[in-house]
Amino acid sequence: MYDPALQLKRIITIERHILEEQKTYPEATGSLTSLLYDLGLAGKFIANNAARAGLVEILGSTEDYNVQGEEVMKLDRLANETIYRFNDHTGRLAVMASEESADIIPIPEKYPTGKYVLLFDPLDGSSNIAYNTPIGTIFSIYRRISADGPGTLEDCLQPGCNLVAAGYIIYSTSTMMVYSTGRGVHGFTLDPGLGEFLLTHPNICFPVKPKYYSVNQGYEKYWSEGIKRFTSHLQGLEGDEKSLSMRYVGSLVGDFHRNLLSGGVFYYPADSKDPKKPAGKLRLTYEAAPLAFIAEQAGGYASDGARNILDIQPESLHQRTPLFVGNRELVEEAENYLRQYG
Ligand code: FDP
Repeated sequence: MYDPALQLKRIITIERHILEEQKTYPEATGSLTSLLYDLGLAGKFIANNAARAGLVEILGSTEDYNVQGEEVMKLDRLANETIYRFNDHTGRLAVMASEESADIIPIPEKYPTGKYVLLFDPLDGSSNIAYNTPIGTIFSIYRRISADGPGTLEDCLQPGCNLVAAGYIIYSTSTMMVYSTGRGVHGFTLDPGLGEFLLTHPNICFPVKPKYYSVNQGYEKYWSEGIKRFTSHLQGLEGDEKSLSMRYVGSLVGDFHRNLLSGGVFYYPADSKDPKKPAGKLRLTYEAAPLAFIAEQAGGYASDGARNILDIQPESLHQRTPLFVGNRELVEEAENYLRQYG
């Protein structure tokens, strides 16, 4: 029988969840809690605009190019601006860095600085915007290293193992925010009627039996022997193993999220396609490290093919890295193939 009281008891908003997590840290000031909440708010704002992109004609190119030389879509710019504006004045951050900006983003002098550092990829998978396929925002939160005053480049160039929290917001059939503060991975789905993120996926873990492998197989001719053999292995072509199914959206957040829920491995390896990008396409600080943190918290693992992504000390803000992420045993198999065949 429908029991409204029981139904309401089951509803956990993201605010309540973050606050309850905060209670487990007696020394917490509430700053991280508010920062996560603000990121959720920015996510709602971006989701709202993404859903109306076609209608309000904000979809399309700004005919501008970002620091990666990629075309900047209008929605990218809006997402970038949204996250910046929601966080520049709160006194929680020392500095920010965005995939869309060449340099670190200082907190305006008129506002106080705080103890955290925010790195973000405002709209990952943006080549998918025009096709109604999933896109996402990825964020990373570190504690500042510098003592006080304006944050520095060094604050932003920390290895993933220093992450305090990381997460993503995926804009798709529904909008979801998935985050971890180092105590498991939790997923919240936006109820469009309420305008609230509600806990729908507590304690997410990679399923033991993986289902999918995800890679842009169109680039196979640019791969090393190790990557080719690893892929054949996943296809069940080496020996009499069972094959995994292949799924590749070409939107990292979308591919990662699916594999997190279904089990599997995503990889964007180093290839010989573009001599200017020998380490592949993905960015260590904005994409690989936060997803590696989530993966580890969900029982998985992320590697650049030879070492744990979380151990890599970034040397520059927009550094690229090969990325293998998903079920631990699959990522370790990739490392083995690369070790053996290069
Ligand atoms: P996009 O260029 O659309 O922003 O790093 C960006 C990214 O998408 C990832 O989200 C995605 O996994 C990858 O690039 C797709 O690259 P390919 O088109 O080379 O497969």
